[in-house]
Amino acid sequence: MTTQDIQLEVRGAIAIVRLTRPSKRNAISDALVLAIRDTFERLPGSVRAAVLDGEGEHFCAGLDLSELQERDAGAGLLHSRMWHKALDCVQYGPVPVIAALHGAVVGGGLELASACHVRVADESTFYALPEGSRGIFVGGGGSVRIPRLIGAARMTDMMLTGRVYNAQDGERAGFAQYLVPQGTAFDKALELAERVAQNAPLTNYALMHALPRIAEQPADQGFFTEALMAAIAQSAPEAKERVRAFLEKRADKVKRAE
Ligand code: 1HE
Repeated sequence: MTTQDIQLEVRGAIAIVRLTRPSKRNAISDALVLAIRDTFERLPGSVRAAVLDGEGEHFCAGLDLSELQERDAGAGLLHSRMWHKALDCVQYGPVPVIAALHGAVVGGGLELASACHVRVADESTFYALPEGSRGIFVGGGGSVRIPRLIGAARMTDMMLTGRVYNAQDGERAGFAQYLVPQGTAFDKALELAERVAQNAPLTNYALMHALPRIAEQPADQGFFTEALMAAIAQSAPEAKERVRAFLEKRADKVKRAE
């Protein structure tokens, strides 16, 4: 399927969602943000995990700045809320999303990446929030999600000073969980998505929906929500079978990290 600068390919249990607007560095127009919303909202029921990447030399150059001038304050508010809805469809959609990052991951592109559940970056990746120098502010949920990855102090520095993080520093700061050689982010993301797709769906659901909410709750409520989620997950027949498989030596042990 191809809709408005985005492509969806389903390979078995994996959905591959690709921004396909390389001539504009995958800048996100209104049409594209709506297409992102629709794509994640309507993933086929057979899909268990998704990979999100961008065609061309850059993952995403952020907001399509050519559309900015047409908006007054009221339209700007609605525009930002449209982004929130679309990126919520990524974060709280049906399946975990692994972002495959390369080149520019800037502005709204970083906001989009931060709505994904795992980020894999190759060595060409760089991260920036040029909103600070363009006289604007983040509007795609970045002020909520990005500090949770790297802390408010780093985000403040990026927006005040225009600091750009390269791939290595970005991984250390917490933007990405994996740093891989140039040109291999997609392959690594696909490998991870295939692994994620094998988890019990309820475990993936708990990680996507319970964990971020628990992080918002006071400790006492967080512990209670955790107990509820744990009880629900454990009661699923699939969980019981997986535990039985381990006890009967049919399942893999945890291996030492290399
Ligand atoms: C764009 C955009 C865009 C490229 N909106 N058209 N984001 C930014 O401030 C980042 C702006 N972009 C850049 O800094 C650079 O384009 C890149 C570092 C991403 C890539 O550089 P490069 O040399 O590979 O490409 P280029 O020659 O700069 O751009 C190629 C074309 O894409 C060119 O158009 P052309 O018609 O002259 O060929 C660019 O104008 C166009 N292009 N980026 C529109 N962003 C929810 S609120 C979020 C707020 C934000 O995201 S603000 C940050 C916006």
